[in-house]
Amino acid sequence: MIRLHAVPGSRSFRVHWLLAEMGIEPEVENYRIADGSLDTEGYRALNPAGRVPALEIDGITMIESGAIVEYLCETRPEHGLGRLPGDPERAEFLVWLHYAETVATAIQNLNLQQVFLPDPAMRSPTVIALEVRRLATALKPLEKRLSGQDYLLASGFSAADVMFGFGVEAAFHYVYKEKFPALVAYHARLAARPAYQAAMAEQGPDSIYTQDFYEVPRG
Ligand SMILES: N[C@@H](CCC(=O)N[C@@H](CS)C(=O)NCC(=O)O)C(=O)O
Repeated sequence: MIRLHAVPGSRSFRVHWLLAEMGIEPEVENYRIADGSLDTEGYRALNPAGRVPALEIDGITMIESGAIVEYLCETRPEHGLGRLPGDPERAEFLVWLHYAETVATAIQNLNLQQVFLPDPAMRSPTVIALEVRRLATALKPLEKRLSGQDYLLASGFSAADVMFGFGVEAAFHYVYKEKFPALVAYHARLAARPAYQAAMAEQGPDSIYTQDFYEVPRG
């Protein structure tokens, strides 16, 4: 049994999508960030930080999407989605796989300000403007890299694309996509993958965003 604890539209999609790329369909337990369902003693026994994803697999429970993605690549190498020790692209693979969290952290900070604060008066236009700038800065090297090749690694699609790719759509809630044409094309390439579409359909509708785009509020 493989069970994924997830919030539709969150980092748990990385794990769901990677499993789909491997032809594995997990049992899925869905939660919501705003309704307190992650903030229970039962869930904290799985993930002490009360966050998703958590994955029950191979008789253990794993947290941290990056660790789970590496583990899946290493324990299921037949799918060729990792670049394991000895591979000439190993270092690049690790860099871009973990760089995805640099991007995701900026998005998360913006989600907190723009989506989850219960009262708009609690928002800080200064922090939001700063985070949008930090997000755009973090995306720029990816825009450059993906202008010259289809995927993060020259050899082709890998789990690094799964780690980063899910966040591209989320980033476009905060930065103007017109400024990132290579990322728009990259996201379309990823979203056309049958495994991406299968995982999307299984996870259900995004539960985080209620607007297509969030402008920086006037200070
Ligand atoms: N570094 C962790 C971050 C996990 C994380 O922050 N997940 C978010 C969803 S994308 C979450 O569960 N947030 C709930 C909360 O902050 O209360 C990972 O990659 O798994």
